[in-house]
Amino acid sequence: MKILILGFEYLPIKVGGLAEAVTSIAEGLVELGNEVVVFTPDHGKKLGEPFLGFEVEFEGGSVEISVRKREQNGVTVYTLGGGLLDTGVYPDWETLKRKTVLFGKASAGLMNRIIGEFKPDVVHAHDWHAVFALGLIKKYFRVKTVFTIHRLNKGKLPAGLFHEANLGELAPYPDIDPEHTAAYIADTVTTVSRSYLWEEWDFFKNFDGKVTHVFNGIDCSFWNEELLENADLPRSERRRAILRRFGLEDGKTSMFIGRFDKAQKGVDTLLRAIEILSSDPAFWEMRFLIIGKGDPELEAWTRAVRERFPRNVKVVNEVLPREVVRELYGSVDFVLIPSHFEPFGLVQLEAMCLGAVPIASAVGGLRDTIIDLKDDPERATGILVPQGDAFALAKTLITAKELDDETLNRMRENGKRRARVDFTWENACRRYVNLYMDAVDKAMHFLR
Ligand code: NHF
Repeated sequence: MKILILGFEYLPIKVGGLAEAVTSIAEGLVELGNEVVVFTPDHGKKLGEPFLGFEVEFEGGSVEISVRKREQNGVTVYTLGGGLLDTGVYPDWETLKRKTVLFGKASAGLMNRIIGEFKPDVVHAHDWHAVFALGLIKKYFRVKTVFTIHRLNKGKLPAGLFHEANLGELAPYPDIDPEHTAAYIADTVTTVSRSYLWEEWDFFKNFDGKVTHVFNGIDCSFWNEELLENADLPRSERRRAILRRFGLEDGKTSMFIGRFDKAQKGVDTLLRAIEILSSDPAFWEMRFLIIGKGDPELEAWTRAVRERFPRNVKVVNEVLPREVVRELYGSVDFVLIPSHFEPFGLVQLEAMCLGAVPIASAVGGLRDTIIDLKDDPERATGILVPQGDAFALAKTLITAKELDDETLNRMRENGKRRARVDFTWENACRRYVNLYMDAVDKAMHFLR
């Protein structure tokens, strides 16, 4: 099959999990024997060789679009540059909205130039930023379309932008939800886990009949214990070594890694749980590594917690290299994922690949990928806690600290198997291929 992928992030350009997901899907589809082409903005990075240029009308003037082309692991990647397409990936909201329109017009222009050599059987767009590109390619080339939501944004765009994009017919109201529009025009709508789909059924029910989920995957070839610096040491020694590196004495170690944001990742719940735990004698032997940055208030709160509990808490306000993160996963006991919502989540599977036991909110993809110790002790891969409940998280951490080695080791082994076998990108891509051929099950609310 010939597949065209549209999206705002493609490796090596990465802001969040979107880049990993879109790139892995594209490459996985190639491995299954498909021809895959990607259109993505250049974001000022000038990746690939100059391929062609053309002009588009934009906001009453014109913009010179320059297209670059590269082959990356079997995928043909076209990056579109010029005007706003050369800004950082996600500029301020006002600029971003206009950038998505220009990306749409430029994508349609590029399709017009290459259609003779590459007529896609399906166009697969990822997240709302691709709405104009999807709309224009569907309008002018009548291709089958799939729209995947990695995370609902729930934003609104003024109708004027749709007129600017020459898609006025899609904007009957003054304020338009671009996710709604993309899902409306797509032949099939997907999201990245089953639980997220039902949690957001209020949105997805609008497209009942053409909605389904396709789980993301994980590439365990990088997230692999054999590649650890201290692969030959027992896990307890690795933990001791890594804690020493961070200036902490040995103890039961839990790690949080992720963006500090108020809406999604639940750093607030974690910090409250630590404050609650601090009055329990078990806290003395607990260590917390909190890694990430973002919201200044959350950063300040995290620093305050570290200052109160210097023996127990270490904070790293940096994005660490992937190799260091791998060492951490391979050394700590638990990885905490207290997200308020999580469409799929990658951290829990990265942790499972390396034998760190996830303790996570029972939401979205976390709930679908982690088998809870309370539900199924034999097959368990982690522990699920109610979302936003700092007391429950604190209590779970105390219980987790007391788990015997046999249980912990079983969970680690179960986790590795689950990540390596059940959540491969190959499985994801096989399902996408079936979906492109209209051969997948759909979400039916009366069958839940
Ligand atoms: O894993 C890639 C990622 C998800 O849960 C994640 C999210 C954004 O919030 O699909 O997209």
